[in-house]
Amino acid sequence: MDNSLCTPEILAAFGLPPQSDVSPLYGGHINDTFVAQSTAGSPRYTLQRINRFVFPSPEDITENMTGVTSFLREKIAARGGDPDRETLSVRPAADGKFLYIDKEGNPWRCLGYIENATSHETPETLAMLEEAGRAFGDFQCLLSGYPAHTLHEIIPNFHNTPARFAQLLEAVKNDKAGRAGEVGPELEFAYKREKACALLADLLEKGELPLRVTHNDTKMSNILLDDVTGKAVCVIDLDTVMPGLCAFDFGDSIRAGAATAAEDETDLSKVKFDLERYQAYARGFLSAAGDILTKRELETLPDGAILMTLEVGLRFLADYLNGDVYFRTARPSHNLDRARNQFRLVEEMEAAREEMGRVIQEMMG
Ligand code: GN1
Ligand code: MG
Repeated sequence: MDNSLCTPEILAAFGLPPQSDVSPLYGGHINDTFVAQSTAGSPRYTLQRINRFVFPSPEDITENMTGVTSFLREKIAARGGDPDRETLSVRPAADGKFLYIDKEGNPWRCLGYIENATSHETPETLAMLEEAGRAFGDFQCLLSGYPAHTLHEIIPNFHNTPARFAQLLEAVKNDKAGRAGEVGPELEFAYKREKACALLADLLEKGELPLRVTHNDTKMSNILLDDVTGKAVCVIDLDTVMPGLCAFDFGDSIRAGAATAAEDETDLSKVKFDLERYQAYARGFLSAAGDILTKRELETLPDGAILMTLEVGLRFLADYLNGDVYFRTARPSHNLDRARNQFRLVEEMEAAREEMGRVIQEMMG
């Protein structure tokens, strides 16, 4: 990614002069993000080009985002917090709209840049994980009064694991990149877990779990930690805020946060599930959200960890078969490496399922 994407056209659309200082912010697999500042000392802004292939309805994202952040702002102000720092602020473009569509048809948005706080790719300490847990738990808790059903479903069936399984079958059938012959063991791994995929979807359908406002991409890097205190400041990346299950958010955090290696590590002997990290995250999460969760929700948190890991593994594998059209890749085997890695982590988590449940039970006393 280079700065040239963030052209004077984009700067002007958000009321910034063409000579503004622009630098890229790396991190996500999907959008392109830049920080812009008109002159030294003036406020900085985050400019994001939204990936219109992944997000065909950016207007819906904007509606979800403005709805949820204005609700959060009120809650944060009411408890004496700083709404400009503790949630994202969506800034209108010069024409008053929250989205600017550039000459090539790409949607852009502008957010206030949160100073003196940093997104960390991986949790380096248990304290960081606990903070991430607290922040996502707090997000869940603050939004428990928000009417989840009014949110747009940005990516239909995003965490519908059986639907993700079906997408993998479809990718095998089409074999667009001619790679299906290479992935026999990975497919066998996935096929063995077809039934398991339905666990959370079934409970939701039976009405045994409440539909909540969920973030749906709850990794460490989607939290900003204060540069001085190390405390969680703000939950970011609200693109996939949708109605969902608490176990999705908890589980997706554990997927990345309790793993001992990055999701694309190719030395699978390094990919372990770390119970101590799980405990640290759970402690933070439950300290903020424990009281609002039902008994049934608490019981499903470990299943969320297993299913979110399995699910993204299915997605990486399907994308490999489709010719790497969804996730950004840096090498031809990248998606396959990611799928293998996530499947290894699933095995590790399956072996630790009981312990994971016990940790939650003990914490909830
Ligand atoms: C994508 O773009 P990023 O890194 O925030 C993906 C998540 C996956 C994640 C895997 C909209 O998130 O669902 O868990 O990659 N987001 C979307 O690293 O598909
Ligand atoms: Mg994301």
